[in-house]
Amino acid sequence: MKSSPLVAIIMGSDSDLPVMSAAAAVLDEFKTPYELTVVSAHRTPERLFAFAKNAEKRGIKVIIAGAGGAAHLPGMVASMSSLLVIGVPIKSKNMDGLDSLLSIAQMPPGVPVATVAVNGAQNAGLLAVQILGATDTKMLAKITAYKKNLKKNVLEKANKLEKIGYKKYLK
Ligand code: RP5
Repeated sequence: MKSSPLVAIIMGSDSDLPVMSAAAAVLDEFKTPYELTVVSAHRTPERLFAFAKNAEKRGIKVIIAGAGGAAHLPGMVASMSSLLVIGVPIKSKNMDGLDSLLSIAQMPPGVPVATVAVNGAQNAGLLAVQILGATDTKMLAKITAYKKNLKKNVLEKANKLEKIGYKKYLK
């Protein structure tokens, strides 16, 4: 039987999917059940309302919301839900994502959105897993292993660079 989703990944458009799929990949890696869909704040406001109002009742614990440009999706979800919303600013065509970043990060006091870097969907996935890990020791152990692996990769690269020098390394 498929477990019910703990994380919801939503995005303003299917054009955001190439970026947002990095959050899904992290949740796949950590075997965390999630749902993934498109909810547009401006093009489907009723769907946004229904999603935000029902997410908690459906057992969702964390929401990851990605949007670009006038990126109101994460903030509007945060305005209607008590769940933590992690916002992913999508790099926009005309302003390199600065518009998305400011639209998501500059929330008024009382309605926070935990905002990651422009196109930072991988970190959004990791934050979601870390939040779930705070009350799940098995998950926390997996995060510790993940971080150990990050360290190992960097040390291996540093060793190689020191050994062969930059010219060979760059080849
Ligand atoms: C936003 O507008 C979406 O999140 C997307 O980043 C951007 C462009 O959407 P499309 O015109 O590609 O559907 O709402």
